[in-house]
Order: sequence, then structure tokens, then C-alpha cells
Amino acid sequence: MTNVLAMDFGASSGRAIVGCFENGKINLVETHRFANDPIYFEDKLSWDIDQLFSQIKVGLKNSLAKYEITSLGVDTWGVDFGLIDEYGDLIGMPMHYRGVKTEKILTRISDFISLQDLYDSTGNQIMKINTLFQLLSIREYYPDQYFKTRKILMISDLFNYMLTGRMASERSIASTTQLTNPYSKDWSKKIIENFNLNAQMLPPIVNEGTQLGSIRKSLNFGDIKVINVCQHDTASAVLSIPAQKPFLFISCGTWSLVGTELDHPILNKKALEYNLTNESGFDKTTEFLKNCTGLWIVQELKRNYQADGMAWSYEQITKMVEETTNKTCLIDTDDDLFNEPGDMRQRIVQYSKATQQAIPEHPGEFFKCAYESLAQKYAETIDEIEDATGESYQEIHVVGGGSKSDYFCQLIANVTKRNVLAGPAEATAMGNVLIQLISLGEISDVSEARRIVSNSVTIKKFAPLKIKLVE
Ligand code: LFR
Repeated sequence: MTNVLAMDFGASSGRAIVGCFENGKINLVETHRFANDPIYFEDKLSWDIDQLFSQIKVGLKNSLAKYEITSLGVDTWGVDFGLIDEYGDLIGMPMHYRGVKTEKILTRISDFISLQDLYDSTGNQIMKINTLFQLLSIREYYPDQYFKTRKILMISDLFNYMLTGRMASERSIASTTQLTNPYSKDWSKKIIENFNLNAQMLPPIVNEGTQLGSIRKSLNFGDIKVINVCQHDTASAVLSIPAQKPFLFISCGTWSLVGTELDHPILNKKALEYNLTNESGFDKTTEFLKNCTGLWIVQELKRNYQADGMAWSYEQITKMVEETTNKTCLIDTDDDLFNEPGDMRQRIVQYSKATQQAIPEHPGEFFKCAYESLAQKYAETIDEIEDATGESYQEIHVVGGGSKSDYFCQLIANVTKRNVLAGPAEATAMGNVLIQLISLGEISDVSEARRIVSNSVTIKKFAPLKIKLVE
């Protein structure tokens, strides 16, 4: 048996998950779960890095109490990063994308490059949270921090650095920055030059599977390798999908990534018009997808009610939704209104008033609005992906937390009029574990890895039923 540890930093929680590989199957065991709530540091919404690093240590300790661990890999969401000074120390705390104020910067992008050129050079969907825009805003509003910076490390690279003392930029997480070339998947010289950035700040890009080093001796965990997994959680999740190309996926967590895996980027007019992104997956594949808001609004609603003393589980929430027979309003889940933490009920009411729809009142109606609006967004996005790729897809692989809800999977099947294949739910952790096992020589390649996923998890199928969302 070989055991490896995946440290997965999601928005609803951070987790330590041990992947136990034996007899061609992987068993995932959660050994530690902790909150990953942002903090305010110098008035900026930020990552609580020191606290989170101590949670990695707890994760290691708990895992080692039960298993012999060969290696560890860290994955996180994309775009966020820390700044390292000339002494190798972190400058302040890394900003959290939900708090970044890049709107003004975005209005001035055309001083540096045309939007078309920016898209052609990076392949990335233009989102205000992208690393490039965050970096430009630091240069503008916090020049002292910017000019002290010697290296920029994406958050998962930063944790790796804290664990090993070594700096590198893993390719998949680097591809969320709007600073990489979609073909070479290396740092884009053009972007660096056009925006007058210092190329020395960007550590060399390494492939997933690189063994970065071992955990520093001073941390006292024995000899454990740190491996650059697909550190972008989306890339890890896609890797774990047990499917043959071409396939369509929805990686459904706080965000919903709706897309497909390709051998090459797509930068045609339609891709730009639909704001579809090209990110780097394992083995330099391209994840051609749209970053849509995901269960974020549901998670926030759940928090809103909890703050009012109504603490419901997701099972209770979906039961409530299923019992809600009223038609409810539909919102654009990607509207800026829903971006930041806060009371989603007020914002949904505001939206439904502005769009002259029925105003939800009861909890079931608010949750139903969020779920149905999401499913609607997926259907629209799938049309866009089909239009931009020229492919048509009969089924959708739904992975991640959202795949655990039968109600939601059935709704997605109904609204998109396609079969839904649900699972694995722990897609990101599974992908993280798979790359470590490939790097250690336990699994030969990604095809074998995907076969192992099929043997290890149950995939549930949902066929579409006829429904109508609005009269
Ligand atoms: C998903 C994800 C998306 C990225 C968003 C913000 O967790 O990594 O891929 O666009 O978070 O970084």
C-alpha cells in the first residue's frame, strides 16, 4: 500500500485527505478539516497564511498518526498569490480575490494592450480577479510592497515554499494568472513586456509531477516528499474524470467550471465573445471552460440563515427546495451583485424587483432560485462551449461537491437535456493524489489513473426528465 497526502484548500473548508492506493484502487480518507475563512489584514481581505500553515501541520500530524505517508501535494483555487521580499519573507498577507478592487485598473488595460491581444496572448477569460489585474492594482495602490517584491508565488506554491524552502511555479496554477502563453504554457514575454513587469519575479514554471523537495527537517515530520501536483484545484478535478475525450464536465464547488479537455487552446472569435478560458491541465492539455459562479450563492444563503439561527444541512435544504412548488425567480448568478460575501436574500430580492419577477419570500424559494438559476447558466454555457468547439455533447460529467446532491444532478439533467454522470465528489483530492502516485511511479499515466478512478468510485447516472422552469 502507498499512502500520499492531499492538502486541498477550498472556500468552504481546507482539508487533509490521505489517498491509500492498494490493489488498483484508491481510498480517500479525510484526516483533518478546518475553516479557510479570509481575514482582514491592513484593511484588505486576505489569506490567513500562518494559521493555514499550522493547519497543514495538524493535517500531517493526524495523517502520520494513522498512516505512513510518502508524499504531499497542495492544491488551491487559482489567481491568488503572495509576495516574497529579498530576504525570502512574505510581504504582508496575500490578498483574497473576493476583496480585490481592480475595477479602475481594468478600465485602463487598453493603455497597455488591446483586449483582443490580451486574450490572444493568454487565452484567459477576462475576470477582474485574475492575478495580472491584482498585481497591477498592488503596483498602483501599494507601490512600496510591489517594489520590495523579488518573487511572486501562487498560494499553493507559497505553501510548498514554506514546507520545503524551494520556489517554483506549477504550470496549471500559473495558467490562471493571465500571465502565461496558452500554447507554450510558459510565462508570456509579451504580457511581461507590455505591462512592464519584472520577469525575475516569476519563478520558473515546472510540470505537475515534479518532486520539488522534501519537507524541511526542522518541521520534524521525517522524510516526506513535496510534489507539484496539478495545484490548480480545477486541473486536479478534471484529471480525475473517468471519461474518454471529447467529454464535457462541470466541476461543481464554490465555482462551477463548465468545459471540456482539449489538446490545444481555442482562441477564436466565439471563445472571446463568450469569455471562455484556456487553462493548463495535466500534460499541457487545455481546459477550455467558463468560470461560472457555483454553489457560492447557496453556501452564502446557508450562512445567512445560520446567522439567523436556522442551521440546515444541505440534505435539509434540498428537501425544502423539493417541497417548494411555487415558481421562483431566476437570477444571473454571475452578476457582480452576488460576488462578495453578504446577505444573498436581499440581493436576490433586489434582482427580482429590478427584473420584474416574482419576489421570493420563504427559504425554500431562495434556495430554489439559486439552484435553478445555476442549472440555467450551465445550459447556456454548454451551448457556448458547443458553438466555440463545434462539438456536441450528449452527457455531462458532474464532479465535486455538487455531484453529491441527487436533486441538483437531476435538475442539471432536466435543464440541460443531457444525461448527467455524477462523481467523483472528491474530484480535486482524487486528482491531487493521482499525480503524486504517477510521480512516484505507482501509476503509469493518466489513462491508467482514470481507470483507477472508475474502479474506486461509484458514478451515478441521471437521465433528463421534462420540466419547465418559468411559465
Ligand atoms: C475554482 C477556481 C477556478 C478559479 C476560481 C478563482 O475553485 O480555482 O478555477 O477561476 O477558483 O480562483
